Amino acid sequence: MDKFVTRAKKRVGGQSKKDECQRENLQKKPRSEVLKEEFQEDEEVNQFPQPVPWQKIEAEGLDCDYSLLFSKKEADTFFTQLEEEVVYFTGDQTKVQVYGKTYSVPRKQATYGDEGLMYSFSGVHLSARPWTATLEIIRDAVTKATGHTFNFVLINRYKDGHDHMGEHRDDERELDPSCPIASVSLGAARDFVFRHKDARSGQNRRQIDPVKLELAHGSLLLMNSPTNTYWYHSLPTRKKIKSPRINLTFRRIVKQRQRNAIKPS
Ligand SMILES: O=C(O)CCC(=O)C(=O)O
Repeated sequence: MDKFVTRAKKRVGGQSKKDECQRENLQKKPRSEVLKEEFQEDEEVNQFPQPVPWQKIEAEGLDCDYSLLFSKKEADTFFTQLEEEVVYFTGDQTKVQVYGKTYSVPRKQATYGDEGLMYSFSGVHLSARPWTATLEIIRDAVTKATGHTFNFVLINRYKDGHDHMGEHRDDERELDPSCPIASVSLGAARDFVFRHKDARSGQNRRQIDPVKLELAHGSLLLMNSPTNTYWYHSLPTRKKIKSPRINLTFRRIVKQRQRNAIKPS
């Protein structure tokens, strides 16, 4: 299993008058407001490094960048905040159609983004709720680190290692191919596996090793073009993992390419 280096960010220690004020503010202001202010102050003090120290991950047709974007403290705060804020789909929107059969999605899902955006896959059409304050902070940090802007995020919540995501490619036509998919992980570290399409099955199957990563708490994985053309990815079950994980995949959807004939129920 590949392991990656972690980024040590300088933190300000000790209690101060400012901390006391912030605690008082917590009682008066919505938590999301306080979080935004704290994150901005933290960034000013710590001079969020530009560029973030990326680890390049490459194979035939695979081009990814990996980094620890958030400190443990930031990642813990985001995780707690998202647990309070995110509204996950229920009912029919928790089901997908694969080769005419209906399956329950083995995790929880939610979508947020700019007004009017919708993401469709495996017979399910998910329309975006308006950005929450926490999602905006995370999105903007990803933009600052990568130089790319995003108008949509798919959120997957895995309650434990039984929840998983099967092999697939994010190659939907409404995704802007010039924009990487930026995957932020919070909570339990999980294995993430890439498999080349020619190594899956069939007569002309090729021997190409899978690429395996561990996605850490606070990490950012960028899947650059043409990765999703040639490589499938999955988040396999890991039954020993007892704690939850939230994954956010920031994307850029081209509005004109949405299948707007189909409206979500
Ligand atoms: O949870 C993960 O890291 C996988 C997410 C993913 O594959 C997707 O959103 O397409």
